[in-house]
Amino acid sequence: MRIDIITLFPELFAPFLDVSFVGQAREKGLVEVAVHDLRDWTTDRHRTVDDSPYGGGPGMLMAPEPLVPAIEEVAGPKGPDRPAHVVAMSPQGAPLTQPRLGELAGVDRLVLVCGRYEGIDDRVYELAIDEEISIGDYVLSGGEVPAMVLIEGLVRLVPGVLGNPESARIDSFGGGLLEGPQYTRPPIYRGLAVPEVLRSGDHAAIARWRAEQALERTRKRRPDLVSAREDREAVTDAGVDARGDGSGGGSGADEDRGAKRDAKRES
Ligand code: 4FV
Repeated sequence: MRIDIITLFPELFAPFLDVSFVGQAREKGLVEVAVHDLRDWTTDRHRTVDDSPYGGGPGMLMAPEPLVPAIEEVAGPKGPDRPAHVVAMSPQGAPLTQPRLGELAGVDRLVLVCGRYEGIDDRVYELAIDEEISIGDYVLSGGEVPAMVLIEGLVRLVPGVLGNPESARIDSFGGGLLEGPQYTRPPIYRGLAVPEVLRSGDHAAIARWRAEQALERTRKRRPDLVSAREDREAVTDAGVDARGDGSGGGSGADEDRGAKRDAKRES
């Protein structure tokens, strides 16, 4: 995977790109990252990239020039056979999620556009940007940190980056739920003991306990995730029923799936 970053602060990325998973992934040649200074595309001696907003209002906006020529030079012109997928980090974007990270991890070339000032002239989105992504409903002063968040979440999903790909599969949100409580040595710390089941060696019981804990914690802290997961299951169930999973007239599985769904509805 190759990631190009267009920013007014290239120096912000150096330490982040040289350490930990991202640094190792680059060393292993699994991920290539290039950071571009937008001012390199300016043509005036003040190296201007911004201007005041039409209609008045506080602050400045990033102007169409040099941003559009810069994006087009790095990613190619917008269109179906564009060699790269261009993402602008912005609060107006779709919320970044684990599933979206999974999809983006399969893209060959990604270009990340980091906004500054109050935002970017809207024609830049129309002319040169494929997707807007937000890391959360709050306003930062630049898109650089959001770009790092996306890169951090993405690179660990690139095959070969994580020592044990299993950890990417089972971690938080892997199954759409929060992670349950986790423990390591010592078995008792300041009087607090590690739950017995985790030291039992009974892997079935451990898996059951972890699933229960994950569901309970998610119900308490993020009920929205539980209902989203139930909706997803309902859709898959409906899909399965619709397909009737080839047992012509429905197999036992349908019945108990139906029963399970009804039980869930009652709960
Ligand atoms: C942001 C976010 C974000 C807005 C104005 C940069 C700033 C400035 N990006 N998720 N939240 N961006 O606050 O992605 O241009």
